[in-house]
Amino acid sequence: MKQNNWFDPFYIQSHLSEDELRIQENVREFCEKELKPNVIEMNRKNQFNIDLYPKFGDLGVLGQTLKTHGGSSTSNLAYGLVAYEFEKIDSSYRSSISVQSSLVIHPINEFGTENQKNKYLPELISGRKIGCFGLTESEAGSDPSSMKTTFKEVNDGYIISGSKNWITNAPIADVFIIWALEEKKDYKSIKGFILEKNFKGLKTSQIENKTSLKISPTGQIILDNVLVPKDSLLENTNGWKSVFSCLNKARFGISWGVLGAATECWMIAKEYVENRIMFKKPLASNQLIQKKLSEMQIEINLGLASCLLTAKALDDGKEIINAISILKKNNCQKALDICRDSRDMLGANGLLEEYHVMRHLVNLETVKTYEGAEDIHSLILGKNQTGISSF
Ligand code: TGC
Ligand code: FAD
Repeated sequence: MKQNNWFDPFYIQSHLSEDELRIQENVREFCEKELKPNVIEMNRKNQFNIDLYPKFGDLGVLGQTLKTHGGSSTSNLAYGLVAYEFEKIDSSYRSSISVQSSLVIHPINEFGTENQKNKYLPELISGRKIGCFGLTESEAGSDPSSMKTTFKEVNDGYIISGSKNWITNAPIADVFIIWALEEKKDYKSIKGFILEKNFKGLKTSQIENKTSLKISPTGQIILDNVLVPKDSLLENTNGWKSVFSCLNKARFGISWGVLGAATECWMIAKEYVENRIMFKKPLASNQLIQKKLSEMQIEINLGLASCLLTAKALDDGKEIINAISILKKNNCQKALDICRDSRDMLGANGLLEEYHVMRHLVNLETVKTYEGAEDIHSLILGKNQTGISSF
């Protein structure tokens, strides 16, 4: 067939700078070489290799938009491209970089003191230390403001009590960003703290029976009257908007990432139907199959074009809260549809590990839920549109 631009019909690649193209290429090579070869085995064993973090650090993908403390000073667009490449392999690997960058390095950089930045950022950016972000609790998921974890000021610091659940990296983390309400005050008293794994009274456990995002360690954090020093407080937070500023960054990365998983499933389906002979001709020669391929192409490219516009707006310093909810909701939903169609087009083989599609599909069920479940983003958009909160 004549060469054409079916893969990139909107010429997204032509909008990338030389640096962004180089970063995407390097990261793609890294992912193919370091992550892809054993992804099936790691998924089967529910295993994450913590030695990957220093490699992520060397690759420059931790805290990559930071200009100081060892950050690579890239654009947000480059961060999106990195998330896209990582999630082509597995959503767990995208989670591992996005939690560290958006939910740990970002709040320390934005809300921490100079001492905290100097102490934690170089270690986190190089991957010598691993971080996690504790907001959700068993009874406070979509509505984190009903959390029970509290802090109270005492002479030599703060005492933090409570528990967090469903926390990415909790079982392997050295550094814990913990959100808590001041004892006997209302939800507006939210503050963030930096805790370390050896603090007395802090314990973690791992959720062992997870059927999705299996490579990523997820767990609970128990905070049993943990006495934390005064300089653990993230002094410069300003209520809930500080919490949400972390989520904005992570949701932006997820919006790109899920399109990586979708692209992978699209390409797997395309190759399969071009080679699979059924009724004495390739599956790809059937109209119904071509329609499915075209729908994958349409949704992925519309998603990427919107991600590109959002990244440019973010890099220009514009407010992108509505764009983020649109993309987090829509891209997750479309990526799930694409993976499901891909699974279907592979027939029975689509159920096999070696075709990767089922793993992506099951992972995307997590991604649809965390960082604001799908319907929560509809409600955020509805609230912003009408001025009426349904929460
Ligand atoms: P609301 O009244 O809307 O807002 C309170 C204050 O925050 C401001 N704000 C924002 N600021 C910046 N960015 C945003 N996106 C913001 N959204 C709101 C808002 O202006 C207000 O400021 P102020 O000055 O007036 O006080 O708050 P609400 O209680 O009505 O919000 C409700 C809701 C449902 C939207 C919110 O609670 C929510 O987003 N829930 C979803 C929970 C969630 O996303 N959890 C994520 C946990 S972390 C995670 O899942 C990590 S997974 C990581 C991985 O492995 O990749
Ligand atoms: P619920 O809030 O109970 O929601 C259940 C369902 O009800 C959803 O479909 C939701 O859309 C719907 N619903 C809720 N409220 C409304 C409403 N008002 N109207 C209509 N529908 C509604 N959290 C962290 O803090 N840090 C992490 O690192 C982290 N990592 C995670 C990793 C994994 C693998 C998973 C699965 C979750 C992780 N989370 C993390 C938690 C995640 O953010 C929450 O699971 C998510 O916010 C949803 O909360 P929930 O599970 O309690 O569901």
